[in-house]
Amino acid sequence: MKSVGILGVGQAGGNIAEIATTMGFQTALINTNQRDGAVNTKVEKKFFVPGYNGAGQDRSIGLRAVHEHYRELIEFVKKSFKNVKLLLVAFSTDGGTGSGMSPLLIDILLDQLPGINIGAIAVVPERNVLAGNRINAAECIEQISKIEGISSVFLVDNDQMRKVNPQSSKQQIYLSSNRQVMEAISYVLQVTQKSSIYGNFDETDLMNILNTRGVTMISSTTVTDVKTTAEISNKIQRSWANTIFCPIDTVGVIRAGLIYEGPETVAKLISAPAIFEGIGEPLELFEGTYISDTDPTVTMILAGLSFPRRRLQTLEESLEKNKERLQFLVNKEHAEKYESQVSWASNLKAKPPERKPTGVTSKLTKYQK
Ligand SMILES: Nc1nc2c(ncn2[C@@H]2O[C@H](COP(=O)(O)OP(=O)(O)OP(=O)(O)O)[C@@H](O)[C@H]2O)c(=O)[nH]1
Ligand SMILES: [Mg+2]
Repeated sequence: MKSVGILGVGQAGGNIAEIATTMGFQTALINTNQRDGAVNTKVEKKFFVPGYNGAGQDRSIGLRAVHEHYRELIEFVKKSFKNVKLLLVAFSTDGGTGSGMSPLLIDILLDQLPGINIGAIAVVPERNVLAGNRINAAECIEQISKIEGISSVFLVDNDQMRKVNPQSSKQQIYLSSNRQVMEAISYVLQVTQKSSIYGNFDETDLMNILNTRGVTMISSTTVTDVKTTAEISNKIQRSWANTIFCPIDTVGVIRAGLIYEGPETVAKLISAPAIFEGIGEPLELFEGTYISDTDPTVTMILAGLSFPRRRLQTLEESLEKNKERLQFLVNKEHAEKYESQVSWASNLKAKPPERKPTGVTSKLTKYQK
């Protein structure tokens, strides 16, 4: 059994848990909407918050669900995962259920599951989502960034998929994002099971990296046909921009992993100082070298990164730019009234003739000749 568990919250979270199940991870899901969770048929353990029917992109509803049911939620998580060292809570930041529930849920679980490290797989929406989603994402990411005891936060960037596949449907983007993030995590976990006489990357190394607080990303690149240390370093650095995770834009990696698989000739060209030249050397580096005849591949795990300012600004700047229009829309909801220009015409509508009883005598008098 893998030592990393995946707890999906909300629709995106459930979908990530679904793929994780097929890769052998322990999984469970939580939703406020039974119908959404039901489609993730491979995930066996499910908790539907009673009395809810989705959060309709309203984070406060997700938050309320945790407030009202945190005891059952803790129980559910405790009994769903056995002997995991790291629990990753997966959710999208821009909906209502996952985005509203997860920050508080993670904070509570950190308190209630002292033996398990807890991190996050948080989906950042692609470029063409609307204002409401952007507001949700900004609020959620800020809350996640402020959780004290949290381990790795993987920021899955749907926009990275959109960049390479501009014509894809949303569903294709979601599926590939989910698959890529879980494949990356699954790969680094699998490597810890291999042995090498050149230097092992074992589970303790991996957990040391993944338990680092801050943003974590995993990159991978083949390094066929490289001849120099400069070339290989350059190729690795470029691979950091082409992952499924938000591109990094600041210096300062705290812990890192460097895993090499391939022929010995290429292994000799790898130099940590050269690789980290641009972003600074980490506090600790854990290396694994696995000599084989396969295409040479370098996989890196960078942990303790800052929240990517530039990426998150692209999420926020369209709100800033449209501030007045958005405020107008919000006010409009409550100020909306329609004044008819033809209200005078209401008097024209057919009315039954008025019948005032005047008495027979007056009628008789009226007809008297
Ligand atoms: N990567 C990825 N992103 C997804 C997936 N499904 C939804 N999303 C993202 O999540 C956003 C919608 O959030 P959901 O996860 O559906 O929302 P929820 O947590 O179920 O909350 P409510 O539906 O509002 O109750 C979309 O705008 C996408 O950014 C998925 O399977 N994978
Ligand atoms: Mg939903």
